[in-house]
Amino acid sequence: MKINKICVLGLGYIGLPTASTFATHGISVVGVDVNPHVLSTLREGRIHIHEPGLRETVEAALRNGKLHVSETPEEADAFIIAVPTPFYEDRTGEYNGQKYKLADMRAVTSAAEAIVPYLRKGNLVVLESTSPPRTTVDLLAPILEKSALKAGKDFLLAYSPERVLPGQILRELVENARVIGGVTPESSAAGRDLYAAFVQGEIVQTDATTAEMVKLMENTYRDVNIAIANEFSRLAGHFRVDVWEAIRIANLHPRVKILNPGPGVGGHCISVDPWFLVEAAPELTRLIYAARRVNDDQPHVVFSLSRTALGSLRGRRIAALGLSYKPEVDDLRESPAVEVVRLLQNEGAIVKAVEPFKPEPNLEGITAVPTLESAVEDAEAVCLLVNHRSFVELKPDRLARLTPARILIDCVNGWPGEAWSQAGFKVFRLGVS
Ligand code: SAJ
Repeated sequence: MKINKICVLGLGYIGLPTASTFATHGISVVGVDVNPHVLSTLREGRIHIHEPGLRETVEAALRNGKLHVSETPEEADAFIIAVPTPFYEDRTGEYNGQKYKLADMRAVTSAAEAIVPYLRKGNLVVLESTSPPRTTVDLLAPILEKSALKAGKDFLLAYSPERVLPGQILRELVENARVIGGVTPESSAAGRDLYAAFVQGEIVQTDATTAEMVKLMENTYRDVNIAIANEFSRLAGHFRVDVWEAIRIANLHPRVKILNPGPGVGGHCISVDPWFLVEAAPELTRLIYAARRVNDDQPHVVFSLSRTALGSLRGRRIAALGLSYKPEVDDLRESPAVEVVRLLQNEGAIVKAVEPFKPEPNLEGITAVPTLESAVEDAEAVCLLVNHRSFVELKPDRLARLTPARILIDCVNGWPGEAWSQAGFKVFRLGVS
């Protein structure tokens, strides 16, 4: 299939890199978003998210005239839906007395509805948003068929999950293997032709529901692996071993690869996607459910560690280092670090947080300061929540000069070794007692 023009719906963490990468590979792209702020920022030649290399790619795409943005879709050869699929904050399902979260598919539904008037015979529609199994056939196809065209017959329809790692999106977009699951083999083949414009990794063709499962399995596998690391960190405290050392040694086994414990699992992928499987089949997902609960409880483990370190938290001054959901990104969505700060504050602690990738995070009720220096200057304890490079590279004597605090709560093993205690700090490390 020859594709000259694409319409990308959703210009967020995935849609914008995808739209601009197609555009820098010579394809005309119209990027559509319902958020006027996103559109006005792009029209001014700026971007609304932090991702290494994205600004340069968007600038190049705008400069070569191949990318333009709009409130509404336009006719095109292919449509890509890359809108968020979060879960509902105010609704849950229940199975056997256990509550689970429910996928909010409203953005996918309205993106699909927006395409209907522009859909023509022979077009290709691809859903990239992470979605519960069968979304493409059961939710998307019926909406698109309101155009009076039949999916798989009059137009081509496929699911192709994005699998890129925030922080490395532009590289992984090109280099990773890509899965295309068509509702028909012709749809998969058309998807392959589309992404072949820039994908250098293998392009694997399968059916739509398998592709949806693949995506959810990948992130669920990672969630379960992190959950076991977090559970090990609790056991390590119980048996008085250093979990970081134990994991390092266990991972020397050729068939073992345990991930790292930490303050919990955040972001808009791994902490969300396993719920899509639980919602779809709660009676079959006990392990997945348990892993989600372990990871969601992890901020409470950090909270307990802080209690161990400081005793009563009332009126105690704590510097929280990092608010993003993981190192080197500015994304605060579902961030366990934010949750830890809230738990400490609820107990009466006075917390000053610093997030170098988002110096003004605008989080209600949280005091964020722009620099590390101002966060620690009058602290009694310093709590390392995110392994940002600038934090990890801090030397003990430098931190000792910046702060009167001599208590460190290290939740991410960012400050290992003896140097910290030698510099006069008392270190409380997650997974070490
Ligand atoms: N985390 C740990 N311990 C670890 C690794 C991660 O606690 O050993 C935490 C992080 O701090 C973070 C969360 O898990 O809070 C998730 O971070 P991540 O780097 O594991 O993953 P994401 O959510 O940034 O990106 C994932 C990736 N999926 C997999 O690696 C299987 C990415 O490839 C997907 O494209 C992305 O989800 C997505 O969009 O679904």
